[in-house]
Amino acid sequence: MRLLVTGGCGFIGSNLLKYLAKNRPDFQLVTLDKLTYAGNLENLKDLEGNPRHVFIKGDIGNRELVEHVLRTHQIDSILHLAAESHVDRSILGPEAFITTNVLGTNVLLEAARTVGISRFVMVSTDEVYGSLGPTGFFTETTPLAPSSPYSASKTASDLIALAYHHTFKMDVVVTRCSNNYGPYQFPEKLIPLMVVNALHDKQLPVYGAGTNVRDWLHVDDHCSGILLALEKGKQGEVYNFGGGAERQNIQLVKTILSLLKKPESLIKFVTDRPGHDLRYAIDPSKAKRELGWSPTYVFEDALAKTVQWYVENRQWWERVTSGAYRQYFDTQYKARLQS
Ligand code: NAD
Ligand code: TDX
Repeated sequence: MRLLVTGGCGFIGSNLLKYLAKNRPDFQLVTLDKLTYAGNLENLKDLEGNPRHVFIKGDIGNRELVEHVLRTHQIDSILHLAAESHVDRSILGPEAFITTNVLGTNVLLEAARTVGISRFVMVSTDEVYGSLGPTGFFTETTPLAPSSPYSASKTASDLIALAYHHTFKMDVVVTRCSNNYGPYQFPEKLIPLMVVNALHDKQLPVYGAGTNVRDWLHVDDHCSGILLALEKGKQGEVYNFGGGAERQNIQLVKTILSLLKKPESLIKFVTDRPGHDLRYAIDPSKAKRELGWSPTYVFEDALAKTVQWYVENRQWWERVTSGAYRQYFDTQYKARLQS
């Protein structure tokens, strides 16, 4: 199998490449990544010198480049993860989200159709379903109702991918996953941001009352789901993956502080995220039934290990948060704490 992984230098992509190298040593892996602020080659240092992996720096929106990569590497299938992925950034400026997530995905699909590939796995998100109230779960037939520019752009790309199946008979499988956690997550998302701030004894900005709920899934459990979708998924189908680990944000932040032996007085409740989705919770029974997938990590244990990873890999997060990112972060962080 000759596989193209887009966004392979990001959080999930880099964990996925390592997961594939370990579990499918016969695969030839090609990474295409633009190396935005969220993509770091350092995330793939474990694959350095691996003859079965090639890295190509480039934009999924560059049609000529994408076709060239598909042809020269004789790609069989694509795992499409490249995206702008942070909801708060999409509220500050939606344009990059439309450019990469919507237009970029369409360029990739069009190139794949022209060249001809076996399967296109579109890595989408549970955010396409919008927000739940205090009860119920998202299933694959829950109506799509995205709230933020990020989730609207992911919904568009998810539906365009499915349209390529319905219209052009392209072999497309869509996965929709809940919030991931694990090593190498950029410290702008909730868990790594809170760990990094606590380690600096800086305040932890919790939006609103902190009562919003997310369903946490370890990144390796997401990776096993993506691989099963590639190998066993039915074309034109959607599969939901969720960790069955619903936590209120405030509960999670307090657990992180207790793991780090830091005081709860570091918590600062700040103005809520505009349009903040209240609750996500996934019903993964279709993936369990049809793919034989189930999450294997126990949340409290895996969270403790994840927090420990950030404690031990300070150099990594200090490096990735330096430079241009630092400026964005400092401005946003200060504004948030003043709100
Ligand atoms: P990330 O932001 O950590 O990584 C995104 C990667 O895509 C980066 O390496 C970046 O350089 C690359 N990229 C961005 N624009 C590009 C472009 N135009 N061309 C090529 N590469 C580009 O994101 P992540 O958290 O690893 O998420 C990966 C995918 O999984 C995304 O599609 C996201 O929507 C989806 N997803 C994420 C989660 C989560 O909890 N993190 C949950 C469900 C779904
Ligand atoms: O500083 C913060 N304070 C806070 O209270 C941040 C960054 C977040 N939050 C809250 C907002 C959410 O309720 O924590 C929750 C999680 O926030 P994020 O880590 O930004 O994730 P979320 O908005 O839920 O989106 C994530 O899950 C779905 C990923 O970023 C998406 O890429 C994925 O599709």
